[in-house]
Amino acid sequence: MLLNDKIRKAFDNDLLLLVHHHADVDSVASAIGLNSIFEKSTICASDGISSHGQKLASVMNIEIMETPPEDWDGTVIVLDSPNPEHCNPVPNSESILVIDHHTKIEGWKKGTKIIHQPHRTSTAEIILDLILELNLDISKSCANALLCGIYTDTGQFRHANGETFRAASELAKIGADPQEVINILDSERPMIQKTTFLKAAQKMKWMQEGRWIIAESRVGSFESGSARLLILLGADIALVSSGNKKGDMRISTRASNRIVTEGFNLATILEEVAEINGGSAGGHPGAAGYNGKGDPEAISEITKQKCIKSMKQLA
Ligand SMILES: [Mn+2]
Repeated sequence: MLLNDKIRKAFDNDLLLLVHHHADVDSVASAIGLNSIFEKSTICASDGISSHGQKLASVMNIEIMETPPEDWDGTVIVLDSPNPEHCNPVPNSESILVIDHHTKIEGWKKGTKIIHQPHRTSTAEIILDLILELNLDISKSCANALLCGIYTDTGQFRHANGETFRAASELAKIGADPQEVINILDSERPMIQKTTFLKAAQKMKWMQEGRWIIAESRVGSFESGSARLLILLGADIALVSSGNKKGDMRISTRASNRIVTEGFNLATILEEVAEINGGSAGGHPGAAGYNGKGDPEAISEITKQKCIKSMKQLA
């Protein structure tokens, strides 16, 4: 059971469906899922949408508001964002509901309603359960969108668990088409993304530590995609950072399934970095991110040292 009376009531209001910064497919899909059910709802992004997120929105013919209003007279539903930093500015509202599946959820003001299911592999799965629990009908296009969220957040089912397949099968029964999902998401990458990935590979440095390989690189954008590709090249840990002139920096990290299975956890490591350097961290054992201030090179080095220490502790 996900719903109590308070949460059920929250859905009676006008809904603002807020996705996180540089919204990924899971976040956008979750918003599309709720938007297709609730007529009085608006999808809103506070700081851009990822290229695949945009692709999904355009295929589904969905409009997304680009600047959050200061106040919202209804319920703000925050999707796939474990803390306010990942989606600020959050509009002022008497009713805020956070729906998320990241390991650690924190920083929400008192009175915020929270549906937190860290064992789920995507927020889209939680949205599916919620819609089923409300006894509402899901359209075929909504089912497709939710399956897109599951497909990407599980790395094309590589990080799936039993529940993931139950949700995917449920969606297929409703009419989601796995081939359509693949067609939407495996389209050709934009040129800027391709050149960024190639530069990430070109600037990459790697080292071997016992049985493990750790790789590090720096880019101007597309950190998480770059990190994912370094894992495909053979790294067990990939750290890709970026920074801007204002002093904001970001690290996106990925780990191979093999090292995660042995107990390695990137989310814990980035939380330690946030304790040292401020800022905010969030994610999962195999994929986590950090946002903060400072020199990306220095903070990436600190992260790398922590990773090496943790790798040495694996049996
Ligand atoms: Mn997610």
